[in-house]
Amino acid sequence: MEEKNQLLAEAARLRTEIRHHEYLYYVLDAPEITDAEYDRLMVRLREIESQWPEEVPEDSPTRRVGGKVSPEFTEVRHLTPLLSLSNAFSEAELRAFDERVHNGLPAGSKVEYVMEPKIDGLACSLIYENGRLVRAATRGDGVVGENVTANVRTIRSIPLILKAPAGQELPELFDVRGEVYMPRHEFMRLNEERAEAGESEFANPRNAAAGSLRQLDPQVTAKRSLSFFAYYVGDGAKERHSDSLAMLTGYGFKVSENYRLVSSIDEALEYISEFNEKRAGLSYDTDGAVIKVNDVYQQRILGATGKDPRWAIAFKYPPEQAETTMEDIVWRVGRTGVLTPTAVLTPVKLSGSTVSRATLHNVDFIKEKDIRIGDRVIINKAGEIIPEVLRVVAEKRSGEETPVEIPAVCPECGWQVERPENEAAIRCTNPHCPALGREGLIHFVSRDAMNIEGCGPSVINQLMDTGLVKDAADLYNLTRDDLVQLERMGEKSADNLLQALEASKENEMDRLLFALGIRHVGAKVARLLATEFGSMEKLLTAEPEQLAAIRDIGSKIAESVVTWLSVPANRDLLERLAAAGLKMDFTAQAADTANPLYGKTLVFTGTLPTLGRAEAKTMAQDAGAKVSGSVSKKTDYVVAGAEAGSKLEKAQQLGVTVIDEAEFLQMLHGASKEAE
Ligand code: 0OX
Repeated sequence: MEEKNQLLAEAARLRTEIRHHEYLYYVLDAPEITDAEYDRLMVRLREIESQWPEEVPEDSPTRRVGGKVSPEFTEVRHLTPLLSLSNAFSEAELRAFDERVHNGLPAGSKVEYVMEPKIDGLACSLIYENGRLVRAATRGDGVVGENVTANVRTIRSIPLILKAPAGQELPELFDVRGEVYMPRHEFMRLNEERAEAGESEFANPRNAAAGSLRQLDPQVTAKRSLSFFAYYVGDGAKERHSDSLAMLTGYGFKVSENYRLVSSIDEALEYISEFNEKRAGLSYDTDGAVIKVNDVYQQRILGATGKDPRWAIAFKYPPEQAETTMEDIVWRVGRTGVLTPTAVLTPVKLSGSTVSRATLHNVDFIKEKDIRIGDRVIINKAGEIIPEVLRVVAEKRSGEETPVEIPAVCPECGWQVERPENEAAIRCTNPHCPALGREGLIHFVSRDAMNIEGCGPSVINQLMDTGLVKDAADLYNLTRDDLVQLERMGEKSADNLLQALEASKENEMDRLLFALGIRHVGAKVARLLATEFGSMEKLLTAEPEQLAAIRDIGSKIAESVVTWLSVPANRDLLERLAAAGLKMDFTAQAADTANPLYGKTLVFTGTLPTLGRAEAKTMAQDAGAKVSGSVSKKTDYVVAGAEAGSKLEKAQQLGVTVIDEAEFLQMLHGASKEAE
């Protein structure tokens, strides 16, 4: 008993310590410990918590991701409506706003304003009761929003419990509003990942944030690294907005460091032009500045018209544009063979950075806008990271401009390109195009495909440049000696890579099918094909009609698969992959990838209250889990029953999550256990 109390006290200390480090990392961006040290604290906390799950508080740092995947978001009524902002686009409109403010207040009133960046994300309201986050909701129509609590809990810059400033009580009710956003680097990482996986990319960080917050599975949201800036207090506000912002900082929220208190509209305008210089260099997108009357008493007098307060307005910066010359065009070949055009520009300053390239999307885009080489063009950067060509300045044409030549051959290999009807894309037709190989291999090893860690684009490039690897099958012939001669590849990394390659041989056939990069075969289609046919052999002999008869598989996909499989070089590749020992069939048939046990490694120990060992094992395997006889670092869960012995001890030593039969059954039926 005493030991239990000691361990519970240690867990409580660990939670405080972990919260502090999360605050330093996610709010202040000034970590004091390494990621590995942080991980160790989390492992220790989980280890203790796993022994007494009933003693784990809701706001433990281990509980950020938890709960069930919800079938939908329920509606919630906001305590007070979430106001929106009307916009001003010019100095004159801002001066008119200032005049309206003064006219609405007793004659001679002095007005102070708080100036804030306008963050381009999604408004969200957070309710804290006695310092604990109890609810988070999107704006919705301002009166009723969607309950997104489970997802918002995964945002690490949002405190699950408020930091109590020294000597102060936490308010019973606290209503914070702010913006959920996706940092630019995270947006770029996510899009790269999606492009590699053949998924559509998000147009801008705002859409990516919205898509991520509206995920039904909080585990997906957790992986998206969203962040949050607090900018308003409803219930629990101070008399001055600037004091509320200071209070928010004290409670552990991230508040934009770029806000400023000003005492006239002239100073407000100064802020607006100064901030415009600064915003390109920020790690997040902003589309304007917000001006707010600081005094809450004055705010009340001014009130609101409809949904817009009369005491605040957003100044929107004009879209960022610049004029320059399009000097040339370059074509890049992607992994599916698609050629994408990029404009080479005379370098020009655009909102703080120098731009020398702009996307032209595809051939239709160039034609529609009649873009010619030598043209003066207007480029636009409306939140996107890569600018696009907005339009040609036709009146500046000299007549010397030359129409863009659509390549007839691939810039990488010289083979003929084709342009299928109804498609804007042009493609290289060479199945052995080196560009295809390179991009195809990068896709082959990527996380959602064969998931071979330690084999990033630079390793692939080196492997291809040195001639060690020409296609995916060659990867499996690599030796330690081959690998250690590569740049920045130590012996340990080489061993890890070999191990990752070995492990990937056990992947189910659907991953391999997806990894092959067959056109129109994304992860979902690959899964359908694998479940339907069960083995590569059966798929190889399938008729197009057989494929097209599968629900969700149309003739386009069917044709693409059959064509791919009929190419001798592709068949040869499959044979060599099979010879290397890759799994060529699908055995996790009944499994649902969304099941929380899917792909997890489980160890059973002790006597379970109701299930026999063999029964439990089959159930786990049917859900797509692997069942192992011994506990290692790779074990995800140990399911422990009565009189569990050394395996349980080992699990505790290694910090492996231990669950009981009831939790196992819950997970089997779809409830996910928190896993970060
Ligand atoms: C932003 C932002 C949005 C609260 C009172 C009026 C509107 N996108 O950065 N809204 C507000 O204020 C709300 N402030 C902001 N900074």
